[in-house]
Amino acid sequence: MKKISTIFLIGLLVLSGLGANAFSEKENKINLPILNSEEYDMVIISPEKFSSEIQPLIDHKNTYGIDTVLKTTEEIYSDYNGRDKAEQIKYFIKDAIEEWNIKYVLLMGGRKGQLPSFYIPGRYVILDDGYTDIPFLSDTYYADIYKNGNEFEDWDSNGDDVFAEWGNDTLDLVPDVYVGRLPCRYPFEVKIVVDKIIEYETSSYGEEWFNRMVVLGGDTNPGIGEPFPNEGEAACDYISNMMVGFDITKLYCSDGTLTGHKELLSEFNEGCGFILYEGHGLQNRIETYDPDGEPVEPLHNKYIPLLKNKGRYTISVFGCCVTAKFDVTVLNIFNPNRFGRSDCVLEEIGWRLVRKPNGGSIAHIGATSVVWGYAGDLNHNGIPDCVEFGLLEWINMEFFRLYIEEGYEHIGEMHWETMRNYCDSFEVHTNKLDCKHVQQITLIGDPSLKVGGYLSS
Ligand SMILES: [Ca+2]
Ligand SMILES: [Ca+2]
Ligand SMILES: [Ca+2]
Ligand SMILES: [Ca+2]
Repeated sequence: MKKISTIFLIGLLVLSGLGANAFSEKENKINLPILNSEEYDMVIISPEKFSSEIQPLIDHKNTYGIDTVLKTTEEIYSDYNGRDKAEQIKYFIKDAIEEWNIKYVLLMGGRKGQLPSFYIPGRYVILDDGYTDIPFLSDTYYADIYKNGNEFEDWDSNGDDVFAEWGNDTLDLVPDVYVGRLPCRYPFEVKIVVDKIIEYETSSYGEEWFNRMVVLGGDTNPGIGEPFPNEGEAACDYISNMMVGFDITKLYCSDGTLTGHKELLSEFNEGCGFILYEGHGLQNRIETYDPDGEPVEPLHNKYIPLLKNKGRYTISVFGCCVTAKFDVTVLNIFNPNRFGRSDCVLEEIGWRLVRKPNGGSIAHIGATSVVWGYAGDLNHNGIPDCVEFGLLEWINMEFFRLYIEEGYEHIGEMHWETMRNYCDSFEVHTNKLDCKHVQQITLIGDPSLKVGGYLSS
């Protein structure tokens, strides 16, 4: 077993109760093959009611060489078998890979407004990480289509109709297709994100603002972490050192360049290709600590309307808990299994940034549950263990490394090749925390997004 330094919980949540989640909508349909031998690069899955807002995105993608097709959930539910809607969608994705040779799957839909139901359901994982046993969403379910070669991976290896249950189900986890989700709750949000993607991909290339990167953090866990007492800053230092060619701006609590929300809003408005944050997160805000142990809140949903970075949309990577928890709703006030009081909000901050009109993010990497990381430098090599030994910060590091060192240009490839490498490097089948991180780190965005935009013809 590898030597492990202190593992710390990067949580900041008051939790209560426990949840369970199992589906058993038995259906009696036969999975029909797609009767069309054309090839596509991307399929967008959405409810019929979003289709007219999606059409401009399909036209745009086709213009730029990403051959794209729409499949509605209504069509999938009528054509495909499955024990529940998520499984029906997954069988369709398998078919789309085999018949159309697709690379990218864009799930266009989240909750229906504030209602408990979903336009595109999530798969809930049952895994008690020692801190919380509340089931969490995993879009990795839709990326991990195969096990043992070409066998369908249903995430229910013991066949008891309870999906993704740690200890009872063994999951392949290795992704087979690049998935992203834009958890739109209303048609107007579809129009906003479609307009932003088209604007980003057609206007960002070669712009000076894109070559700026903002990193921010503080003392994530006061009292531990030596020789890197400010863990968030240490992870940001390490990752930003890799970003050759980028102009790095550091907002750190330790030197007073990060004291609240004003600094990040200002950097956001100037425009930057990437924002990397390492610290604590709640559903609607992020928070870390200064050297005196006082909390610092770099961003909250309530400040997002102040963002004015139109045309200079960032990719926000938040190394913290629950900023991509796309099942929040004010109605969670009535849910005894809610994930702390911050589960009762209109929307999660990752999505709030992406759906912000005329500003905010173009894509977001965040978590759907609590995250964990390593602290300190047990092997005394001067490299923070958090970017060496796995869990949260390793995933954040690898995402950027693949862009800078391996030349991946589409965000879905950066995200899912990170997950593939994680599965190759760590104990995802025997260590529940390794498994949980592959399941919960989520891409809120178009997986075919061309990072930095297309060179215009
Ligand atoms: Ca099972
Ligand atoms: Ca797989
Ligand atoms: Ca610390
Ligand atoms: Ca080390």
